[in-house]
This record gives sequence, C-alpha cells and structure tokens, in this order.
Amino acid sequence: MTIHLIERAKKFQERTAILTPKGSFSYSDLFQQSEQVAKNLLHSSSDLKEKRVAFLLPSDFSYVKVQWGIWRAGGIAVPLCTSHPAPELEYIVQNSGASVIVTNNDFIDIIKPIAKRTRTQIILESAFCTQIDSPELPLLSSKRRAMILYTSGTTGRPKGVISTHKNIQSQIETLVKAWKWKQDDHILQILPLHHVHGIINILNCALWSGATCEMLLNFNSKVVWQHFVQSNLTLFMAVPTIYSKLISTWEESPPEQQQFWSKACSKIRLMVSGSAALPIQTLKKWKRISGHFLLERYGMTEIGMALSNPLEGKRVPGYVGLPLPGVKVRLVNENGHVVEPGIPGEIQVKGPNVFSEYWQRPKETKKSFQQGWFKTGDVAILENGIYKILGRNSVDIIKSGGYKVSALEIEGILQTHRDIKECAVIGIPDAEWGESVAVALVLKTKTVFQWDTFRKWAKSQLAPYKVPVHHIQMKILPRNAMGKVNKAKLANNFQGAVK
Ligand code: MCA
Ligand code: AMP
Repeated sequence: MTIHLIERAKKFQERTAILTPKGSFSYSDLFQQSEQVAKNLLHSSSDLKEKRVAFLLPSDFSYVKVQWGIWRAGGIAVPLCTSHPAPELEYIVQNSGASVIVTNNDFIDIIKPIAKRTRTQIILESAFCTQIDSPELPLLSSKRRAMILYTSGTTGRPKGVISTHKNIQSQIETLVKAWKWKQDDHILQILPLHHVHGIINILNCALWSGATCEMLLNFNSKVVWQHFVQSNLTLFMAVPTIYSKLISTWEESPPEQQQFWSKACSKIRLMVSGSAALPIQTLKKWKRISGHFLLERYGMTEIGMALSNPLEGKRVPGYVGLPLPGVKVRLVNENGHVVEPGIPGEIQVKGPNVFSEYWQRPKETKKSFQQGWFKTGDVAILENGIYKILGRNSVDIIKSGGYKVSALEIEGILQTHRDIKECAVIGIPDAEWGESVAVALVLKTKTVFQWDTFRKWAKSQLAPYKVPVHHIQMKILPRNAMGKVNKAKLANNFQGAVK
C-alpha cells in the first residue's frame, strides 16, 4: 500500500500546496522533493523499517517535505520544537531512539552536541537537494507506525504518542468531512509543528484536500491581522490564547485600523478554537470584532479530534458539540460504568483515530485503555444532547497557551537547582493563557535567591511554556496526612503572587 495522503498530491499537481514568505510550492514540488528526501534517507536500503528520524526545522516548506520524506521512506517522524532548549531536545532524541536528526544551519549549534552525546547522525536538510534515482520507495501497510509526538502526562517525563498512518488518515478524514475542507481552501499556519493541532488539523488536512497552507515561522499578532487583510484565507484555526492576543492587538489599534481588520475577517469561511477551554468572554469579544462565532472543538494528542460543534447549525458557547464522524465517545464514572446524560464522567474515546501505543511504555499503554476505550483523563457532561468539558481529573496537568504541561515534570527539574529544598507547581487561572504555571519554593537556608536568575536557569532546562511565571516562597509546603502536597490549598497562597 502507498500512503493515501501523499498519493493524493498527484491529483493536485500545480496547485499551490505551501506558501511561505520565501516562496510558493506546488503539490508537484512537494511530491518530487519529498521523494528525494526519502531516497536520500534510504541511501542504499529499501525501507527505513520504522527507524526514528528526528527533525528540527522551521515552519516552512523544508519541514513539510522532510516529514513526508520520512514517511515515504518507511520511517517514523519525530518532530522537534524550535523553541526547546537543549535538554528538552536531547530527551526526545534519546527517548525515541532516533538514529538520524535532520536540521539546517540555523539549529546546527544546538544539535551538534546532542547528536554527539546520543550518537545520532546529523543530516543537513540542504543535502536532500542531491538527485538520486534509486532505490524504489517501499510499499507500506496502513498499520506502519508513522509519528511520535511527545505529550506531558501525570507521571515523569513526556511520553511518546505513536500514531500509525491509519490513525493519521482517519484523524484527517473526519475533520475534512466535518468542516467541509475543499481544494479552494487556504489556511494560515502559525502554530508550533510538534503537536496535533498544527500538524494534523492545519497542515495535513490542507494537504489532503488539495488546499493551500500558508506558513509563517511563528505567531505574531499584528502579522496575523495583516494576513487576514492581504491573504485569501478561507480558514483560521488557533488556541484561545491566540484569539485573546489578537483581541488585545485590535483593541489597542486606532478605529480606522480596527474597521479595516474587522472587515477583512468576512472573507474567511470558518474560524476554529481548540486545545484548551475557550472562555465565553473571548468567544463574545471575537464575535463582536470579527463577526465569527468560533467553532470550538475538543481533542488530544492520543486521539486527534473527538468532539466538535457543527459547521452548520447551532454552536453553543461553553460546549464542544458532538462526536466527529467515525469517532465513538462515552462518559464513565470512577467505577468504570457509563454514566447517564446529566452526570459528569471521564471522556473515553474509541475509533481508528486513537493512537496505537506510548513509545516503549507497554504498562502505561495498557493502563490508559478500558475495554478498548482510551481514557482521556478529561471530565465532561452531556447536557441537552451536547458535551461540555468540566475539567481534568488531575491537578498535575496544566494547560497554558494551549500547551499541556506536567506539574510533576517541572517540579522534578526545578528541584535539581542548588538553592531549592523543595517545590510544588500548580496552574493558576489566567484570562489570557488559560492557566499560568506557578511555583511555591522552599529554599535551602542561607540562600540569597534571585527569581530572575532562577528563571533564566529554568529556561535553559525547560521549554519556555513550562517555565513558571508566578512564584512564592514558603517555609514549608502544605501537606495532607499522607504527606502529599495539598495543591488545592496551595492555590490560595497565590492570590497577589509575585510575577
Ligand atoms: C507564559 N508566558 C506568560 C504566561 N504564560 N507571560 C505572562 N503571563 C502568563 N500567564 C510567557 C512566558 O513567560 C514566556 O515568555 C512565553 O510566554 C513562553 O510561552 P510560549 O507559549 O512559548 O509563548 P509565545 O512565544 O508568546 O507564544 C504564545 C502562543 C504559544 C503563540 C500562544 O503559546 C502557542 O503557539 N501555543 C499553541 C500551542 C499548541 O499548538 N498547542 C496544541 C497542543 P518569555 O519566553 O518571553 O519569558 S494541544 C493539541 O494538539 C490537541 C490535540 C488539541 O486539542 O489541539
Ligand atoms: P494535548 O495532550 O496537548 O493534546 O492536549 C489535550 C488536552 O487539551 C485535552 O486532554 C484537554 O484537556 C485539552 N483540550 C483540548 N481541547 C479542549 C477544549 N475545547 N476545551 C477544553 N479542553 C480542551
């Protein structure tokens, strides 16, 4: 079998697949250049046979052709995040067992020592320009494992979520159907490309459909507003924090500018929000500014998208709609029994969209399923026939700016600092970020502590979005009778926290 997503590119030929500030690339360009990537990666072998290929590339055409090239050569694509510091990158390279890292000259200085320590080969993306005629590309089963995305959990370091080609295809097909993607669509890609939202919902849904994906290197509020004006966008998808930032930029602009920007939104056919709860205030403000009633949907790295408000028909603020085509959803109580409508329960999901396993973590994979249903850890309720997300069943998972971060992982890293005796990390509500990462620190005695210096150190260890933005110092952490930190109580201590 061939990869359906990639075979479809043959149909779209000279249509524009990728548009970047540096140029425009057709489906033929993508098909041919990803073939060259695949042949270069294969070198003299006939199949990468699920070899892990990590790649650290900007959000542009090089990223897309390398991702497709890895798939076409039979490898597992492991996308790395451009904003991660060396220790985060090294963890993923090490954990995935990648044998190759593809990168470019902009990232070579950070990658070189990692490659040396992990004994990984570096290939510069520019080397893929070499024309190679053979070998033939391998035929792949849809069960072939295709991608590992790292996601934070309630235990330890992030886990690798493995999706097969079948999983990816069904995650794409359900969205293409539900949101009526078509060839004439044109979407703006401003999200990080190491998560499902950017990779599946935006980039590969566009490519499946023969549409155009316009890629910017990162998110900048003013630049996005300018693109609403100057590009022929029909679709826009983002996390609530981005809508909140777009609203602030609009509010700070002069009235003529506001009118101009607002008017430009009318040519867009659909705007979607997801990855975190959309505050009703943000939904209402965005409606006033852009005329768009945001379509809110719910998903997770392990399952792609599961629930969505309708494309046509009534969207209800604060609710995430109904299961997408082909996705089964149920709500289950603590005893493992399906609950009646009106009773809260954990969301469990089943379907071809659900990931195959956590990379090299058979026990955790087993624990996260109940009779073939994936246990999301999110709690929801079915009210008036539609789902509403109520929260998560763990205080140790924080959602900030649409990123999922683990309090325990951050604590583990911060505790390695010489001044820290112990610490506890929690998420505190934030109108713009959803939640902010906050830390209560107990310092070693005789420590002259400087928050800024400490934060700088934390940034060298952790992804920027995991670094705490609020802190308090305590003599002792509040603990319960079992000795566990009482995080609910701790949250009260952060009123008026130092930023
Ligand atoms: C973080 N920062 C804050 C706060 N929190 N500043 C003030 N108050 C806060 N509460 C600051 C940090 O101090 C740091 O700043 C910076 O933000 C780091 O966070 P980062 O997210 O990297 O910030 P950014 O570069 O300003 O970008 C904002 C962003 C970004 C564009 C909203 O967070 C983003 O792209 N989010 C999307 C994530 C995403 O795609 N998630 C999908 C995964 P400094 O470094 O200056 O000190 S979920 C998914 O895929 C599932 C399947 C789904 O459902 O979609
Ligand atoms: P991730 O594992 O990074 O893919 O993040 C998935 C998590 O984001 C889910 O388990 C939810 O907790 C959260 N999430 C995604 N979409 C929504 C939404 N519309 N409302 C509330 N939470 C959401």
